[in-house]
Amino acid sequence: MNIRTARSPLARLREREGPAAAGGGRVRALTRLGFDSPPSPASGRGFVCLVLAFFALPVQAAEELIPCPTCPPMAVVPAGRFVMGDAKAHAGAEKPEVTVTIPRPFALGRTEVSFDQWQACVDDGACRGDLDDHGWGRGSRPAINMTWDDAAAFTAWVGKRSGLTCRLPAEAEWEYAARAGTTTGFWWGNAAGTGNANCRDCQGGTDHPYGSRPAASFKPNPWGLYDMNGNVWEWTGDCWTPNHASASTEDPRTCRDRVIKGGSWYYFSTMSRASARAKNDARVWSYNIGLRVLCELP
Ligand SMILES: [Ca+2]
Repeated sequence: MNIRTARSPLARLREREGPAAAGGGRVRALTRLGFDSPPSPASGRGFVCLVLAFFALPVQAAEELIPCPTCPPMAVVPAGRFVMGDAKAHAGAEKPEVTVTIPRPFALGRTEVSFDQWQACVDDGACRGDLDDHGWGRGSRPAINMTWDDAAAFTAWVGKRSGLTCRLPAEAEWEYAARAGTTTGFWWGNAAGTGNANCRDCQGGTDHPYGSRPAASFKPNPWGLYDMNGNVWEWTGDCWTPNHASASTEDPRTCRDRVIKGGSWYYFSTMSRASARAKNDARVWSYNIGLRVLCELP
């Protein structure tokens, strides 16, 4: 799907929000996210910024949505179909392969939620202000050490600020976005290589850097998403199941064990593959786990 030529979900959003939102948008070309610049000043609920983002590898344009002036920049993920899981995986939890249809485009945070982005929610009184950064610093590093409920509160705040329905991504939505149209273990191939991500064996040599890296330290995937592989695990909205082919029968509002995706700086690259999955008690925070926000598009 070429989202440059299709009638985009952002066009529908602007129609819904009216002329004020349409007038508040802007178009610019960029090659990477810049975290040194403060958010552009703007006012009003429903602020929408439309950006045509051009990426060098591969050549492709994607739409970017900034749902509110202090909300995380998001990429528009197109509707489509993909094969979830890996029949050749060592871990049984990644089997079997199943074909999943994503019926509608959605917006997904271009990065893991950073401490700076989290702070905006704290300043609005909607998020915990005492997340431990483990001594690594805050700023553009991914926010860590939050429970699943804390993570869900951040997504609800983005929803309140933007007027959209925002939440944690479902496991299938997360894997679809991480694959970005590719079928290999990582979007760049089946080998982790070096310099592509932050994980235990992704850096080359024996001096593995301890801890997280600032968001967007590595190349984005073809859909403009950074650090889907590695850096910190990301909470999903799904309850844990032994494999992804069977839906959980637990209450999705209260289940204890949640699926986390993407691996982290601490784990070997096999856990950073798109199909890899693990569980974490929703009440337990970790310096290995952060989040990424999804917003549904009208
Ligand atoms: Ca990650």
